[in-house]
Amino acid sequence: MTVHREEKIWAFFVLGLTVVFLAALAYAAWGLGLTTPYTVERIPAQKAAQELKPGVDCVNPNVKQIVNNVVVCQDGRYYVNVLAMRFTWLPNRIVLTDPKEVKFRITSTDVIHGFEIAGTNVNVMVFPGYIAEITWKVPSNMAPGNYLIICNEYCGAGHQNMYAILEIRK
Ligand SMILES: [Cu+2]
Repeated sequence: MTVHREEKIWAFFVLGLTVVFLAALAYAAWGLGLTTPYTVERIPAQKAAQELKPGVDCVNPNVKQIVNNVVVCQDGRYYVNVLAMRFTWLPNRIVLTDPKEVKFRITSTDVIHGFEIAGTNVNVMVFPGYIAEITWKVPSNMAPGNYLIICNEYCGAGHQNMYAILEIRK
């Protein structure tokens, strides 16, 4: 079998491209910590408000401290339960002190919403009847301040008013 020079060039080019794409994928997964959001549990949408108590807590309760009604996790690992409903988020102000890793558990009580923290890689669809879970490795250079949480799925006439604030403290 004769393999022409041009064929060899293309074969190496395609092989090289594949290696580059796989390396980019590996870098995104392990280097940047990007993961696909996924739904882990089902929950009856009508009972979501009772079963998924909205609020901030620590992954490890032993490192918890409450300062001025704000939960402070000494190891920087939080979990945050969020309820999405037309046209608000509960809680609509999330205060995290020096977060390293935040696990969001989010569900909707009515229609499909989209949970996005502007300027970060946190972006997950929220379906009624399911709990969406996403773990956010907070960049170490994340500046303290207020970040906007928006709904990025059109959910009705008041959609544009559906936002919350994530406050990062150091
Ligand atoms: Cu919405």
